[in-house]
Amino acid sequence: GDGRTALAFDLGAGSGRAFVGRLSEKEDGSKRLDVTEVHRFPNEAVQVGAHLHWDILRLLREMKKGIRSAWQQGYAPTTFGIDTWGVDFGLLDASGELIGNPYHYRDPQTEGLIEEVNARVGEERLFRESGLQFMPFNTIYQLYAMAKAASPKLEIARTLLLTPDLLAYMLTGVRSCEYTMATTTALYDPVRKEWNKPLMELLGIPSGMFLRPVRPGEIIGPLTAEVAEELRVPAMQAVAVGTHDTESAIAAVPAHGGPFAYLVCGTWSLLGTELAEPILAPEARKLEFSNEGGVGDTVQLLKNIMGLWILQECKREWEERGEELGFAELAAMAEQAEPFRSLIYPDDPRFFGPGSMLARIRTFCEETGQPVPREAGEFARCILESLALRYRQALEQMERLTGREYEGLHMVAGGIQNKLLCRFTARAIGRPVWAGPVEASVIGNLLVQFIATGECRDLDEARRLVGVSFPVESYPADETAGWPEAYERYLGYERAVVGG
Ligand code: LFR
Repeated sequence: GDGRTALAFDLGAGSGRAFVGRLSEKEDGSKRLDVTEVHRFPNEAVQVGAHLHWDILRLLREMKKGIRSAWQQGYAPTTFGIDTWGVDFGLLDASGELIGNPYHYRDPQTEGLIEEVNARVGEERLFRESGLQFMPFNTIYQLYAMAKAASPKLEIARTLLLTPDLLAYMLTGVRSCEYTMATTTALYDPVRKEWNKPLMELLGIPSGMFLRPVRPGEIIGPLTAEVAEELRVPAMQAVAVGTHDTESAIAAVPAHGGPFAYLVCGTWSLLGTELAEPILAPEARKLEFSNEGGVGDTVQLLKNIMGLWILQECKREWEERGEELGFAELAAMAEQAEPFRSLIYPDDPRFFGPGSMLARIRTFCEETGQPVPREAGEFARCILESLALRYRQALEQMERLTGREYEGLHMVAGGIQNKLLCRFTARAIGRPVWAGPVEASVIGNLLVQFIATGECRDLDEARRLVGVSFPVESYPADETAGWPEAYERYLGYERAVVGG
């Protein structure tokens, strides 16, 4: 390899992908990045008894295939990086072996634990010392659930590795803890910038299993000799990228000069802005925003919004009934459906767990005195309009928190392939949307590798590179008629179901 080819693994809740990225120089000295997919595989959660798990060995096997495939296709990457969803982890025993199967963040073991932990710790303290929105799946609740159940796994655990670190360990033999993932646990103090041992002790979580976090851009180590031999490839170096997928995606937002607002649009929707310091005021807790650690010493003030998960689950249900509907087809049907017929509050906890989404949407509409969606187009329209309205609400809340005004919204990641959602969002917020790139996490992952190897100077240069290398589509805030009234209705339904 020539140091200008890198391999990125981006693992989402539904699928994993391996991409090769190549940095080239034009005649005028300017750089371009191009990316090519070399392997794609499903990520299917497995229910075992009462618990929902990740199929971690399957993921490892597919990643090995991805490495093989990159070299077989003639690429010679010298480094690789791994990013995944946040919060989940595996535990290693004293001999360095994985104990059991990592839990899926939608496993029900943490039900009711937000309230319980708040009662023990105090919600003001927990927010001040974690900066995170109280989400039921945060690592803190998963570990507290295990501690409460006197889990024997916890007793023999010596090292906790978050998912991307666990996969890197299985390939390199090196135990590491990458900082952006560490900040999704709620056990890392963003002000003191260290693991919160007193909090762990209070909750009965063993504090000796946490490693000192390393920053994105640090080298983890080469493939083990065994893995290199098995795959018949040179010992490529693993780089700690922004291993939390959301942070990799944010690193690829093509914005520069001044504050900007973004929406990372996948299974989850993460709406936020980049700051230098966390906002830990009670207002941020009440509005349910998180301060997550980002690439390049940034703080990402963002809100988790239920996102396209709701539509994905509906699609799965239709498929189970033998109705194969693609996302493009669903969007086309939604476009034909009547506007603002039924609206939901996407962050109602009832929509969080896997299961019958169609029935839950119907119940929501009945409870709030609205007509119930009848066919796929009506369900899809209801979900997409409701998400767009939720984005408006979150954007305005963020403006209150930061005291800033955002001219428009940068949308990135796979969800922007749903052009109807981009259009609805521009209309709902009454401002332009700039959509791109689609492969944001992959690109951000690659950029940090190029920063690590000195090919790219810093995050700012990296973002300029995104702007010249990938298309960005603009959606003007036209045809806003009906949206302000729909927003008032939406707010009423939110109040009806969550109170306040
Ligand atoms: C998005 C994401 C979010 C995180 C959620 C669960 O893929 O990483 O940032 O809150 O998944 O881990």
